[in-house]
Amino acid sequence: MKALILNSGLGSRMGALTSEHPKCMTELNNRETILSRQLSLISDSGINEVIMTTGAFDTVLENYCRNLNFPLKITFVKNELYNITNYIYSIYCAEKYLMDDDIILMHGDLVFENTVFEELVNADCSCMAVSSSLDLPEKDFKAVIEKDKISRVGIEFFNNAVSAQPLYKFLKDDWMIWLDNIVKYCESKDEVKRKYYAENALNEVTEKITLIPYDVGDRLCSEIDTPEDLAIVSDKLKKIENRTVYMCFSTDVIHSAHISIIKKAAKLGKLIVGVLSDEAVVSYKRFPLLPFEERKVMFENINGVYKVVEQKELSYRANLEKYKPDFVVHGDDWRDGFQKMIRDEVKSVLAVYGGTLVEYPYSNDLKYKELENRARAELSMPDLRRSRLKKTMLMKETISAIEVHSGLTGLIAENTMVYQNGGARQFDAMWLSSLCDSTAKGKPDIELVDMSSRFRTIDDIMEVTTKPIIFDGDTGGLTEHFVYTVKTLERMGVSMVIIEDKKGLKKNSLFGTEVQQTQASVSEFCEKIKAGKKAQKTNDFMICARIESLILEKGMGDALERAFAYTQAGADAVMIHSRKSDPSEIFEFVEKFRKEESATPIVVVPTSFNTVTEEEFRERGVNVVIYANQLTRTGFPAMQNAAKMILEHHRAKECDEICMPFKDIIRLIPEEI
Ligand code: SPV
Ligand code: MG
Repeated sequence: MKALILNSGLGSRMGALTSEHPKCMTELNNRETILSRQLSLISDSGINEVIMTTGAFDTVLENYCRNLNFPLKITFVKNELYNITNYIYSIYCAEKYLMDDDIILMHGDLVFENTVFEELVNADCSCMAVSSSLDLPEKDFKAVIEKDKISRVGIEFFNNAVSAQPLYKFLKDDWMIWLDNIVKYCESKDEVKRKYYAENALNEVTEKITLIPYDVGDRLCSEIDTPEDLAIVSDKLKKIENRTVYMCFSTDVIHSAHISIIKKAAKLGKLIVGVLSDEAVVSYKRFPLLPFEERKVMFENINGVYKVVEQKELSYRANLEKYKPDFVVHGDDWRDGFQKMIRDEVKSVLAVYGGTLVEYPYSNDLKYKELENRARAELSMPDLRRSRLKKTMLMKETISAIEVHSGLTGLIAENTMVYQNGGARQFDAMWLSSLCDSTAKGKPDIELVDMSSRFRTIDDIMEVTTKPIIFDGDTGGLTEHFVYTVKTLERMGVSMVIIEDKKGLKKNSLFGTEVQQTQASVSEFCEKIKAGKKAQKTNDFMICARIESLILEKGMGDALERAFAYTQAGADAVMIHSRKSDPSEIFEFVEKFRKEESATPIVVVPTSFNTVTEEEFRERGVNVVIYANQLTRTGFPAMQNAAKMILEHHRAKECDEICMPFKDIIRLIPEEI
């Protein structure tokens, strides 16, 4: 594709402004002239050849262009008869350079926005810039539109016409038809025809050409004929340059599709990038491989990015209200799915102050999916997975974990997500419950399922998930055994083991004092903690001491005394348990512990005191909330019910309505994590 710029005219209506150079060299601001702006956009668009017709001041113009140093091959063609002919004759003079390619044709006094030019260049048909939002000009060009095609261009048409600007894209074949007729006009014996508009020659051949009106709307695309025009256009350009564009990114891997959309967005104005906070990324996606600060620096160093700010939530509202960008740019992938509500909110906020949403086609290229898969695979590796619980606890005041006891429940913990109030929620971690692991094997929760079997369950879960694991270590067994358990768990990539301060035959805490259970002495349990901490190899692994004093009705004093002693012994966290539905004793413990100890995380398992929300726990200073058995307790009755229905009806048909469709169960298992 070549650009043809017509610069042979005298520009006499500009007065003193064109007394020493052609009109195209008129300054628009202190950085650019009409011509330097055109050449810069031409070069940005990927065109590298320009044919420029000249007339008066041709040497001044040629020298000027050379000094601009654009990576463009510019061929200058002087119309020696510039003062007695029109640009039809200039095109004729340049004919031999215009034979073999698509052509972008523009008058040398035309100023347009970059998006106007880029869209025109990328059009797949011959077209002319028109504006349906401008009034019909008295003296300037208008295009007559018939059956969605331009049939006439000239200053004299008013019916079925729209305002038109001398900016065209012509496909080669269409261009040759017009060019042939231009040649005929200029070689005609009737020399007056050299003074006509080139469009007179066009109007005779529009039947043979499909020339589409390309509507630029109210975007800038104007000729400068007078100093007044110059003032108006310069003013518009100033406003255009001050436009801002907003995009939000959660990614920690920049690939070519990101660069491409950033480039497009930057053409609309100063690009402000909102980098999603770690907490917001974790809420709806996976754990970021790079923390917020790193991602921020990464975007700050990308060409075209004007400024980087934090976007704290998935919702754009706060940042849009703060920065009031003229445009928000996004891929068109958010028109459905959970992002639709975020998009709807963006549109409504933009509508309040008149901003525009610009959407570009989303790239579904498999290579980008592959990158995401690699990031996920990395997160499932032991070192990265183990360290992630601590990192998440630093990032969020309170995290949540759900019970898992198999690969399938692991998948539920990994993938279940809800969208609420413009945000998303998912579990931060998995709790490998001894109760549920035993129950799944049809065994009582009395440390009967041995460690090898429990490790096997961990392995099943780890194979299909990436989230961190909190392991229910029961009593930890003999100290001599516990140190080995710690090493194995740590090596596997488990993040935390919780051991309870009981000894002898352990029974489930929810039995309370209904069964015989013995609490370990403070010193005995402290020794176990110390030995475990000594055995671990990394700083990431955590040992949490679980206090059974309230379960065994030993009183608040005992619970607190133990909590402080265990912390002193090196426990990374304490878990306080209760089987009362009234949360008062839990709250009292948390309050009293927090008065003395602000740093050590507190873990709770609200199976009985289940009315308390995570928000309330957070306010009181609880750091980890574990939903310890709900998947087992819901799955078991559903399975029992199905079995009964089949027995009752002597067939499976009736039970179908409580079953997940067969197709869905097949899809439940992803090919890759
Ligand atoms: C478990 O889930 O196995 C627990 C929590 O240890 S509880 O059942 O409440 O004791
Ligand atoms: Mg347990």
